[in-house]
Amino acid sequence: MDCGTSSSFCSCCRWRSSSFKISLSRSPIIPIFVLFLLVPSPFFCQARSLETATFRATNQTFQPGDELQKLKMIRAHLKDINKPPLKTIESPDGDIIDCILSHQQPAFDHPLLKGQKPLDPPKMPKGYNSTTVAVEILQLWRMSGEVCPEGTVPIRRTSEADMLRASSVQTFGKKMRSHVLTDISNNAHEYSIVFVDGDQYYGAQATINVWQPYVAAQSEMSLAQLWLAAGTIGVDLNTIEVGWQVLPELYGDNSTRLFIYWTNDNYNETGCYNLMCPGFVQTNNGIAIGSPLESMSSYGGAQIDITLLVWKERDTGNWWLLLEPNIFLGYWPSVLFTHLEDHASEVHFGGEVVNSVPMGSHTSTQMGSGHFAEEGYSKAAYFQQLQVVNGSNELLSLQNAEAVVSYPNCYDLEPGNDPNWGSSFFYGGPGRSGTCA
Ligand SMILES: *[C@@H]1O[C@H](CO)[C@@H](O)[C@H](O)[C@H]1NC(C)=O
Ligand SMILES: *[C@@H]1O[C@H](CO)[C@@H](O)[C@H](O)[C@H]1NC(C)=O
Ligand SMILES: *[C@@H]1O[C@H](CO)[C@@H](O)[C@H](O)[C@H]1NC(C)=O
Ligand SMILES: *[C@H]1O[C@H](CO)C(O)[C@H](O)[C@@H]1NC(C)=O
Repeated sequence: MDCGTSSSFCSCCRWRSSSFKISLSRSPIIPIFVLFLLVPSPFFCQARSLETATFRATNQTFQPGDELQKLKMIRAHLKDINKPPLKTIESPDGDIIDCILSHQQPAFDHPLLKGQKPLDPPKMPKGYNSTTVAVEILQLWRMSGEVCPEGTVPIRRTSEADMLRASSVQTFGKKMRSHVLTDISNNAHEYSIVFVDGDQYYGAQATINVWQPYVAAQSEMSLAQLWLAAGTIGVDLNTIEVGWQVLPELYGDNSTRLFIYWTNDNYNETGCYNLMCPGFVQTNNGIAIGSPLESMSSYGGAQIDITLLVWKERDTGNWWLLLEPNIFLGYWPSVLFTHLEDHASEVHFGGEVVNSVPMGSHTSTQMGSGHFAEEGYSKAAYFQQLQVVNGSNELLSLQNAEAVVSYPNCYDLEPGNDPNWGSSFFYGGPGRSGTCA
């Protein structure tokens, strides 16, 4: 079925499996319905437009001829976001990593966080099982053996070149506000995801393998993430997003990078990637968020996993981020949010690409490993050990998940069948191919 050409508002496939706990064999086929939009669309069909990687000018667009003015604006902004480093480490991948005193990090420029200091790591949710193997997730900037001293946090320095790729200072580091909500035919975002809704979620966890998908154009991207959301799409959506991404427009290369994102107003004025604006408080001195991951999974070979857990710490209400088993990366203070100040009402997991090729052909940008889900372990990308945190602060395996696959001929998704993997799925695909034109 090519849902991409269906006339539904969403132009996406959507099905419900009774449980993504799954370990059953792949047939019989999961019941599939294409959802024609008769009622206000559930989250994901609209949400397809939200993850935008391109930066559009709103106001202070860079005009040719304004070069001097432009540079001035850029330098002023860089002075705001790049704090004076205690130490600087040059990474072989070209990143400059600044070690910033932790109380001077960008978060504490936020009016609601001024004067604060980073908090100590919290207690884990009930039912948390630390992964047995402590994976040393090194980033390239650590290769030389240099470290950021205790009391500092490593922050990827934003360069003039980074800013010049954005179309305005205001939009730098942000996702583009969706224009697609009013122009569905122009929707460039394609998803293979599973999600849960209908409950109150206080956290989410997933183990995902890391790949370097081919991204065919600077205006495109490919990512794998978990996403907690609350509020109304197009109005006041709050999100917390974590995963890996290839996003040339933001970083200037095709590396796979660990990233985070947040917004409290539907990607409008608030929020940004990584530490590119005040918000996320980093507490760890070993990982630079937004910097490349060193090791990738290889097709038919070794699989490189990361396990991410985001959960709401009950006493403060802050949303913590743990790179398992024991790397507390930091937290989003509760005060950053409106709806997420309480809980998330949706959690999703999966892959997304931007296809910038006009109708009639499809980009060859890959999702996941660039191979379809049915190729299975060591060949397709996966999410496993999917869990959510419930209202009693208990980590539970994901139940009653639904899947959304925008263009199954290009990128698909299948439940996993290994009982040791808990709730899991394979996903991804090559983009343009014999089946995806
Ligand atoms: C943690 O491990 C225990 C014992 O293996 C198991 O019963 C429990 O379900 C696990 N919890 C989670 C959240 O996976
Ligand atoms: C990223 O990959 C694309 C496609 O191969 C290429 O055109 C582009 O130059 C690459 N970008 C960088 C910065 O290497
Ligand atoms: C959370 O899960 C536990 C274990 O299944 C259950 O006992 C508890 O009632 C749940 N809490 C809520 C608020 O649903
Ligand atoms: C920027 O904001 C608006 C436009 O002008 C608007 O009213 C303001 O006038 C200014 N915005 C722009 C877009 O320039």
